[in-house]
Amino acid sequence: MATQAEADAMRRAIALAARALGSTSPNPVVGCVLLDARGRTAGEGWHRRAGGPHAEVAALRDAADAGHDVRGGTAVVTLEPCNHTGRTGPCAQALLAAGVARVVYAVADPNPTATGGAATLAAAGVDTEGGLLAEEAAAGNAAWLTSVLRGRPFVLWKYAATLDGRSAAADGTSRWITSAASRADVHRLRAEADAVVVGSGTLRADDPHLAVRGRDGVTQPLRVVVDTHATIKPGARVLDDAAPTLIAVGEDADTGHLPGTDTVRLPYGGAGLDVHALLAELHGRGVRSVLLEGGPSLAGSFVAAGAVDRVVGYLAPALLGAGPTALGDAGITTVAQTLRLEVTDVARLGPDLRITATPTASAPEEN
Ligand code: AOF
Ligand code: ZN
Repeated sequence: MATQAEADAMRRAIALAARALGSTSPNPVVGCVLLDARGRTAGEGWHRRAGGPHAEVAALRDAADAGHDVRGGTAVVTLEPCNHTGRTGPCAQALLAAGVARVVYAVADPNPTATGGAATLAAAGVDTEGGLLAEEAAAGNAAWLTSVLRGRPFVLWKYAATLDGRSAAADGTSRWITSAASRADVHRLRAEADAVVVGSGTLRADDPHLAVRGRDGVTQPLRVVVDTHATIKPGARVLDDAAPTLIAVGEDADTGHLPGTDTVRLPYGGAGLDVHALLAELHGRGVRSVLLEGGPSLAGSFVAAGAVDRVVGYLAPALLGAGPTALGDAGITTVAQTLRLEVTDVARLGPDLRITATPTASAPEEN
């Protein structure tokens, strides 16, 4: 049984891990707190970027720098310590060398090349315990866990709409339906994502920039435009150098007007490009989390493909009565096919409501 001090340390480790959301892909976010033999915090650390020290090693260095002894102490980690020599050495061995007597972790490592750290530690006589605050830790690492388990990036679909579900007025104007507070929150979502995806309709209507503003030291997401017929104009704001950009086009699209632009040709599927082919391409580029920003047709294609893992809706207390709805045709024709969601969070942002929800059962994947 984990102690109260260990549970507190795990909460702290989960918060430390979250500091690096959006910066560690293709690796997970991981936090670690070291307790000395008397249960006092001796060091803490988190994984900042792929290729850099793992959380456990960062925490061991922190303890050493402070002159704290962790011999006979406990390591509290959000992910099972790794067992492999990859870009860095195995954390299980580093913890053994430091003389830690007990290791408490939240989530077992599903990565086949790294798993096995708990067994190694236990075999060496270290008291190990898994599962402490596993749900909270897994929620914080949802993108990476989804990508390891499903072989594709985690997809968060974000939309902004009036209470009657409209994302623009009948004349196409949409600036601004939601408040400044909601729009600032979207920049946080972008900062936490590896890629931000929009369709060509949104590009034409809004000429969005899609880079993260107002956050220092952030890793800019890859901006992705799903542009089946390569209709993007060379002067589009998304093509500036504030962040990298990828244009996904159909196999036979004419891209002659886009010299020097990173383009990828994808097979057709559903109403446009094959969503799973797009996600496979992004996964191959190290993308582990996707923020899908619209518009309605592209979001409909993702829902139809069973490729939405979380929904964040910003709802303004306003009515339009006409105009495009947030979600287009998703191949759902009767109530029995409704994609049911479970609400996991409700927040107020200025005058708006932010609702976070996840599909209750996995929707049928279209391959
Ligand atoms: C991390 N940071 O704090 C922990 C990880 O690419 P490598 O060689 O650094 O290994 C990455 C794997 O190591 C990762 O997929 C996960 O299974 C394990 N643990 N990784 O990046 C960490 N503890
Ligand atoms: Zn490690």
